[in-house]
This record gives sequence, structure tokens and C-alpha cells, in this order.
Amino acid sequence: PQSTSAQAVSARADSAQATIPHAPWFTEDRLGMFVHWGLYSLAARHEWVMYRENMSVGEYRKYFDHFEPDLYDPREWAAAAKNAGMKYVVLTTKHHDGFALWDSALTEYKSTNTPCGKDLLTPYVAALREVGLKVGFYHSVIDWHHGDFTIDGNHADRKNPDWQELNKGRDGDRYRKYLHGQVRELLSNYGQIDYLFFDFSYPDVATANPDGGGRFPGKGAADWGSAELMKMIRELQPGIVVNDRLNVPGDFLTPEQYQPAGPMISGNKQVPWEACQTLNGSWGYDRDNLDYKSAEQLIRMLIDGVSKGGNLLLNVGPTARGEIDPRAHELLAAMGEWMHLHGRSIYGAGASGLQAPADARYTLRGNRLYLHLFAWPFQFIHLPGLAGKVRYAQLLNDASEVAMQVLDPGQSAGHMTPAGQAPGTLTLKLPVKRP
Ligand code: FUL
Repeated sequence: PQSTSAQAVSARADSAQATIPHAPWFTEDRLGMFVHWGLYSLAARHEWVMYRENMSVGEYRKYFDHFEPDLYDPREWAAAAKNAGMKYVVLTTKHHDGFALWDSALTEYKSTNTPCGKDLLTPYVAALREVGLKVGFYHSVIDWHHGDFTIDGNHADRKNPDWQELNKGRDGDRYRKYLHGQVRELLSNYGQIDYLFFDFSYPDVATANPDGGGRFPGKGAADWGSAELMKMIRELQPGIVVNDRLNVPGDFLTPEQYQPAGPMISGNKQVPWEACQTLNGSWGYDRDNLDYKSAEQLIRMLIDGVSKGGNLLLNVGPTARGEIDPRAHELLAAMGEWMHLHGRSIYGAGASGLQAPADARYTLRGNRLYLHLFAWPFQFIHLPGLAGKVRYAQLLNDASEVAMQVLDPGQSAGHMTPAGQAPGTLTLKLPVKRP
């Protein structure tokens, strides 16, 4: 639109696009790849397998003994991400099972001590940098392997009602030191790191998430020494963005496996956010789970997020040999095809402050308004409030002109216009078939 209606202007002023001042790329880039990869990829039945199946540290050890990702080539991950239109990648450096994908000086429980024998982060970071992708690390504050991790109601053996007993002799200070030390390694030894995803703190402790969290209410809270940890992070990597799962405010919110109803607001301001979503409900490779979302569903999630001012971090769970499986590849490729033609409506775009018609979303980039139709084809679409505001309309995929008409209030175009159409409605005439 050349300008927006008075109503729209005030809606937008209330909800000016959120950005992260020290890292404006984050709300421009919009689409990233999440990678859940670790020992649980061998079990191939969800990354919480250790907890879900009540495996002891000793029982879980078999995956450590057999970790041998002979096909690991992060350049292939980078290429898949890049081709899908993604701009950043976030890899699990350590998940809740405690296994480190790098040569940490603070533990024996690391990739270099498995048959793999390698630090896996060095080539990962290099591969992303090589093709201009931003580098992200996921790091779990929960650690089911470390002997000093304080067991709480969330992570105890669920069959054991006396889980507090398990904490006798566990030293929270020692665990905090370990946690901080590992984060220091991650942020000191791999050059510039752009993004850090901590996972996760409990809602009993103040959380930056205005959605309220509420995951495991009333089960006790952990103390990660978050304020001090955050201070260290800012010193080591001043440009980094950090998520909201550390008990202290972060740079962006992280709705998990849901799409917020609208822009996420704190006070009366939009705040940056990123939904993380799975392909099939599992984050880690889940061999027998074939319940994949369709490419269309994934693309709609992306559009929906951007129309509400958010990012999408879409997950893949590579196999234990290190490859992204063919089903995931197919979905990423389809996403890439769509992004090739429609990326202009995603990168640098955000919420419009306008009310889109049913089954549609608006994204706004500068003075360009993009209308995404989730239910199409049909011939006419009526856009209340846009009459006189739009200079030119075209389909995005092929830049072909779209005819527009505005009817005077009271004038009727017969059966092609709804009766009692609101004044100021712009009507677009669409092709009835996808070109
Ligand atoms: C959750 C974790 O517990 C899941 O395993 C996954 O990593 C997801 C992104 O965050 O809280």
C-alpha cells in the first residue's frame, strides 16, 4: 500500500515491528534450521528416550559405545538448509542426556571418546560460515548424565516417588560451574557464534515468556546461576542472540510446537519470537514415526509466523550416521522451491497490523503488502480497508498483473460482490487456476 488507513496506522504504531537492536539479522532472516543430533539418534525413538524408558546412565552407555557417524558431513546440512531458504542453523551441542558433541575439557562424556573420535563442532561451524549461514548452538541446562545435576520432579525416575533422596550428595555449585565452563568453551573456541538456544528452565522461576510457560508447574525449580552466566555470554560474544529459557530475560521468546495467536507482546510492545517446530513430532531421529507434516503445512506455518512478526526454526533429526534422511530432504527441497519464488514476502517482512480475510495472512515488508491465500483458487477476493491504498497488484510467483476494482459504497457488482460490502473494500480478480 502507498499508505495505510488511519485504523491500520494506529494498529501498527502499537505494534511496531520488533527487532533485536544488537542483531537486526534475526528478525530479517525469519527461517532457520534446528538440528537435534546426539546419542539418542542411535536409539532412533525420540530424544527423550533415556527419560521415557527410565534408562540409567549405565544402560544408556551403549549408544556412547556405538556412536560412529561415518557419514557426517555438515556441508551437506548447510547445503540443505541454504537450498531451503534458511539463513541460520542451530545444532544441539549437548541435549538433556548430557553428551557433548565437542572435545570438552570438562567431561569424558564427549564425541572424541566415542568411536567417532572427533570434535563435531569445528566442521559444523566451518561449513555454515562457508556458505554464509549464521551459526547457532543449542545447549541443554538439564543434564541427566552429570553426577551433580540436581534431580527434580521433572527429571527423576518417574517410578521413584522419593526422587529428592536422589539428590543427597549432589552438589549444585559443582554442576553450575560445569554448565558455565562448557558454555565458556562453546563461546570461546569456535569463533563468532550468532545464536544460543538454552533448554530449559522451569516456570516456577520468573520467566520472560508472557505466555506463561506452565509446563511442569509446582515441581521445583533449578538454579543455573543465570544472571552470571548471561553476563559471561555477553562478554564473550557481544553480538549473540540468546533465547528465553534461562530464567532471565533473553532476546526472543520461543513458543514450542505451537503458533501464537498473534504478535507476541510484552507491555504494549511487540517482542521478537521464534516458533520451533518438528517435521513429525519428534526432535531427534525417530525411525518408525512416519507422521510427517506436508510441505504445504510447513510453508503455512512459516507464513503464519511472519504475519505475526515471528521466525520459524524448523527441525531435522539426522540419523546416527550423520545424514538428513530422505523424507526430511524432500520437505526441505519443497520449502526451497517455494522460498525461491516467495522469499520476498518472508525475509525482512513482518506483521502488518491489518486484519486479513479468513484463510489468509498478510505479511508486510517496507511498503509492500503480501497477501497469502491458504484457500484458493477462487476468482474474487475482497479486502476491506484497502481501497485507494494499493497502487498496483501482482501475483508474486510470476509478477503477472492482478486486476483490482473498488466499488462505490452502495454500488453493486451483482452476484460477484457480497451484499452490504463495507466501504473502502478493494476487490482483486485472481486467476481461477494457479499459473
Ligand atoms: C524441549 C526439549 O525438551 C526437547 O527435547 C527439544 O529439545 C525442544 C526444542 O525443547 O524443551
